[in-house]
Amino acid sequence: MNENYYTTPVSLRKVRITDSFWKNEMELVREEILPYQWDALNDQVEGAEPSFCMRNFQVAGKQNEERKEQGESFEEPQYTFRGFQALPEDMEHLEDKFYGFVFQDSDFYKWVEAVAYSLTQHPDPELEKRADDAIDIVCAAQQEDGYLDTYYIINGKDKIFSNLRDHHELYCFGHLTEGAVAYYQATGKDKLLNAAKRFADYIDNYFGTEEGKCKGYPGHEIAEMALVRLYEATGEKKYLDLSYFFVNERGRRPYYFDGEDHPEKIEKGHEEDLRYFYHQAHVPVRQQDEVTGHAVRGVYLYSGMADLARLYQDRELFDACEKLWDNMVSQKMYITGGIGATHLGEAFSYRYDLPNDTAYAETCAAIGLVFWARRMLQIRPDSKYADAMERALYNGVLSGMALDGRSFFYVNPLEAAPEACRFDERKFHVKPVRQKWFGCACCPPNLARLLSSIGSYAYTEKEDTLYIHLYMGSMVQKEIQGETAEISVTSGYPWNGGVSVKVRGTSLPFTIALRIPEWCADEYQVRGTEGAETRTENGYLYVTKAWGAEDQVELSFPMEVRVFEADSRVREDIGKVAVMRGPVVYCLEEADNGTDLHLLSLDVHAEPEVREREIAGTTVKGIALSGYRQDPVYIEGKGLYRVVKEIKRNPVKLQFVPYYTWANRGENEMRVWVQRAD
Ligand code: FUB
Ligand code: ZN
Repeated sequence: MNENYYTTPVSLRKVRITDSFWKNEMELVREEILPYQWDALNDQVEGAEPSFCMRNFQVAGKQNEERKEQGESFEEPQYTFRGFQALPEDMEHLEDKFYGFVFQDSDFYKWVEAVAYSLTQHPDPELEKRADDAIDIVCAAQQEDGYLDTYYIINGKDKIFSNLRDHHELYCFGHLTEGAVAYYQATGKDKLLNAAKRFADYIDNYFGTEEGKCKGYPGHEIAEMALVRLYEATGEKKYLDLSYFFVNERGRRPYYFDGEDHPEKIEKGHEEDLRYFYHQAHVPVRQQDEVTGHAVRGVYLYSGMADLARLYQDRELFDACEKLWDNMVSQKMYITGGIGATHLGEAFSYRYDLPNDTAYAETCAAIGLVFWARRMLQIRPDSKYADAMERALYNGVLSGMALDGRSFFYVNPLEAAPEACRFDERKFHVKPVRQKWFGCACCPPNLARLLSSIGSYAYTEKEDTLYIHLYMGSMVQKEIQGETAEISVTSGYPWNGGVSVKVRGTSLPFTIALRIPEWCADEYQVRGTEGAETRTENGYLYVTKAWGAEDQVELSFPMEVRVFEADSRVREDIGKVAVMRGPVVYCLEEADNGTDLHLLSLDVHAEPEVREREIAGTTVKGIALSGYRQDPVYIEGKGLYRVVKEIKRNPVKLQFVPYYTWANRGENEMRVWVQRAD
């Protein structure tokens, strides 16, 4: 941990994404997700479960006025651990009540955050006006004292912060803050930022180390990293300190949530103990060395920890982050970058437990991994973080969205059989086709905010250095002591490994640090570094020179097809192999290979044929590899089993497609890990 290496993400206003791959994803966000989500937030999507999000803000705003005269009352509404959902019976005559999940406010905040990023890349006055008007509605719901959570504003504020474990007030606050900072940075408008600050001040008065203040912390993390963003945007140190307080309190004994009154009590025992892990609160965070519990909560916490480690120069906290990171990538991450293997608690499972067909691998969790990776890179540029970030992005994140941007996966299995999803209760969470939307709509807007801010993951910078972590066509401006350099990247990623970095320099020399992907670290080639000072460190090639008006560095990353096997402690993958090319994980689909994918096996020494092909109107690279289809064994009339006999297998060409494109051609079987033919 060395302060000299610290970097910050390049402002989105200084990055223009031109890449056809990523630009297309961003346009899908702008043209499909944002308008659709806006309708969803306003209960305008026919046939979809209503969200009530904007309605809750409106009701809260109205009651805000009325309450000033009346005094408050609180009636604890019907409640479940998973979240409170009170779907009204009569949609025509809704009462002025709170409806939906307790964290429904966060859906708007994620939407406005994605809008903000999108505006930096594509100015859109109409969209901005819509956001401004919605911000007015949200701010009208805010209380005089700064409190802003519609669940408690509508139901009565006497119970605020009484159930930190489950009720998500601090989670909604975190998303409010992330959205507010993003909107301010994109548009210069500070109305939502001021609302976030007022709520932050309220929270700061309520929680803290001082005597008499509450020693609680968020049940669902995110406030930790959001407060850091608020600090970085405003310079107000109290926000940073509040975040540090939350992180340091977690896991202390007595366990804070035990003192709360939870309507759903579990008899003290094994299950109750698991709750501590679920919230990453089983021990103080500095002692944690295994990623546990709810995966999204986990990676959001670790992201906040990394931010704090950087800003407080806290070596101990950084060491914990690194141990947790290494544990995750070496024992608990799918080859797709998916994390959180079990649907029970949407959680990390035990070490090496990575089942393919019951995988949870929530889209939000892979997104959270990307957040965390970028924060680790800000402290220590080491390609191990960027490699995992890239793995998650091109696979476990992108699989969350259909190629037309109109439907989504919450759960991202590595193997699916439509019949199992219907008849096997253990797999009910796995869907064989993407869904239009979700009652608990966390993933689509999370995708929207990540994809539309992808530039801030590709580039970070410090005074004299620009780091390129991800390769995508883009133009970046870099300030060097008051002068502006322009860096233009073109790349065929992820389909070919040619990258060209053109630089229009300044009068002063500076460094461009180029990540060398782990998958070609020994084979890559570079041209155009003559006359430059170069060195390689932790997977980055540092090129320092006084860049001229038209200097160019060219990288060539050979994109060989690579066949992988898993650590043999991953029971589910024994005897199986998976195919990757560059950063992209491939899979077999029934649409190309027929049914019963489990009868197929791959010749691991086969010569691959890579060719362009269309999937649902999108051009990708497909891979054909030789393998076999074994003759089925049918034991008619004699039960299911027989003494082993020789089984015939017939040579076939296995057709692999990028994993993220699966289920874009209707419902069908899919598998990433394929039997190995020996
Ligand atoms: O609790 C809020 C969000 O809902 C979580 O991050 C997701 O995992 C989903 O449970
Ligand atoms: Zn989600």
